[in-house]
Amino acid sequence: MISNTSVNKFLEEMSALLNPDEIILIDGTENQLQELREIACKSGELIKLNEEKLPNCYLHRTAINDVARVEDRTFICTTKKDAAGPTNNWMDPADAYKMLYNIAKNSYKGKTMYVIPFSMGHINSSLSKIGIEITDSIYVVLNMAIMTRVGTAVLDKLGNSNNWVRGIHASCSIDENNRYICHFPEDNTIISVNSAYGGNVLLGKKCFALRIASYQGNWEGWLAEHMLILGIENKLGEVKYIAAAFPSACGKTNLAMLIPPEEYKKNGYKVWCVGDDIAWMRIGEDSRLWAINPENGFFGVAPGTNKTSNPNALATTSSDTIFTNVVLNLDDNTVWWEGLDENPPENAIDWMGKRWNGKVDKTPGAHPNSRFTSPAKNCPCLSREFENENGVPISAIVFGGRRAQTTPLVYESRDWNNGVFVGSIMASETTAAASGKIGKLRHDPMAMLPFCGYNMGDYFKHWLDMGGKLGENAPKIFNVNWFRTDESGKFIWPGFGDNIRVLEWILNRCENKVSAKETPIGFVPYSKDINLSGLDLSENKLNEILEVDKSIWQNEINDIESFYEKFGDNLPNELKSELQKLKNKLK
Ligand code: SAT
Ligand code: MN
Repeated sequence: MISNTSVNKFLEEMSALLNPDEIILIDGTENQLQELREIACKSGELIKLNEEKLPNCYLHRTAINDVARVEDRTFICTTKKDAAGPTNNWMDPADAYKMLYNIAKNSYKGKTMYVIPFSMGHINSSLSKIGIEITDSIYVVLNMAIMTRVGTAVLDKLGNSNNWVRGIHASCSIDENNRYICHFPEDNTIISVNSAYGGNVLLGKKCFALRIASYQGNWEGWLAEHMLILGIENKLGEVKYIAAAFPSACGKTNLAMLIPPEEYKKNGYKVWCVGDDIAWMRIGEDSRLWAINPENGFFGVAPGTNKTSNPNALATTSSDTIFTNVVLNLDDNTVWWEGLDENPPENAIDWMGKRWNGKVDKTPGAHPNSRFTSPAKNCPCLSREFENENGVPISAIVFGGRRAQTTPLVYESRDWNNGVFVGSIMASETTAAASGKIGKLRHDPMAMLPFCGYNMGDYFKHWLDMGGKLGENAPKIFNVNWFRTDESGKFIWPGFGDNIRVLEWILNRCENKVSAKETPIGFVPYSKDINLSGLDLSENKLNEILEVDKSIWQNEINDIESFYEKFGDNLPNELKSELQKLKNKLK
């Protein structure tokens, strides 16, 4: 059935190890996927939702102990420990294989082994990469079929090549004490055991498209980044593209699907979504930076998504969607989550599978990291360049985090190296996307801390090298912070659709249309250059969030220094000198 020698060998080895009753190749046909949905509904793995209100939509609940990525159980397994660097957990590859094969051995007994050939990126694009994931979970198959391009067409493209990523997922007993997400970048392999949740098991996503791909990008001269890609169209119909990195659950999906406020719509502005989570970026023949979104769907955070915050996402999820860990409304067999509307169902089941009354019960009905998996083609503002094999040219790169203080609404770096420095000192308050404490400040360079598949010091060097190659065609690099708060802890900047006001300033800077104020950290807007019309925000308030407080930044320096110390000799001199420059400017 499969003619590729290396694939066949892999499948033989895996079926000997895992011992499934049956092997099914995912061919990508709707018929086969429908059969699987039906099997999953019979077994209770999926719940079919109201066909009239939510056509072709399903609900799934993961185990209560398995609701987010597990960074402390995620490993980079390279021959040399130094290759994984100080920010990754490391295991010796031989030890890791031995341990994982022991855990997974015979775990498919009584089950089916699903074989999913998938392409990250358009099947015909020269920028795409192929993987094969084996799994014992129909939920994983159906999610992968939304998030990536799957099926026999991928095997046709692969031919007899050995250039593909091996993904092994075994649910085992969802034992959190034996849960491991391991990456073997030296032999293109990912092994995930004892989880069945999103980023731990949809191996095309963070595991391949970021951890393995970033390692490949370092060798091959390109960048795999935790970035959304959006296009802004002006009234002349010109579209400029921005790639933006934010940590998980900081609003990437909302920004990528932004609907401009009335003021902007009237003036002909439109925003087009190319991707909401991952960008693969290469230097094109014209020496500019070009980006593709390697995914084919959205795995977005449900809570907080509503018809004001993100109407496009809501529309995207209105059909063909798998919801994970949200509330089931028993009255009409639809779903609900915190922040959807002011009308929680009374007759409902919460994310843990317990009876729940939204009018009375104090506990949240949906898990804060509950998700929707929806096909990109459902998105009303999907860019017409989404399927373009060459991707889109990037005018600006934006970094951003969740900071109550310190970082201004927006600032521009002085040049590429300074921009890499700005990305490298990113810090953000932690969210529910990963297990662990919420709201704790941590350094998260380029929002890649949990996703960089090699030594982050070398990653910084790679970014610096890319700038050298791009030369004067390098996009400008900016930093934004939508999350500054006032004395009462309320956000000052309205965010969501109004973020286009900041993006407009960014593009104006790229085209040298406005001047800016130099500060120790970079260029900050003059308040007159941020369009506030139609917005209930005073210029004073705006100035407050544009402010760079020297004393706060002096403290920040201490933090950066201790973070940088981790990298020892691997920290590029260029970044040391950027830090020194910042210190001098703050004096
Ligand atoms: O769970 S995922 O890793 O897929 C989503 C996220 O954390 O960004
Ligand atoms: Mn993400």
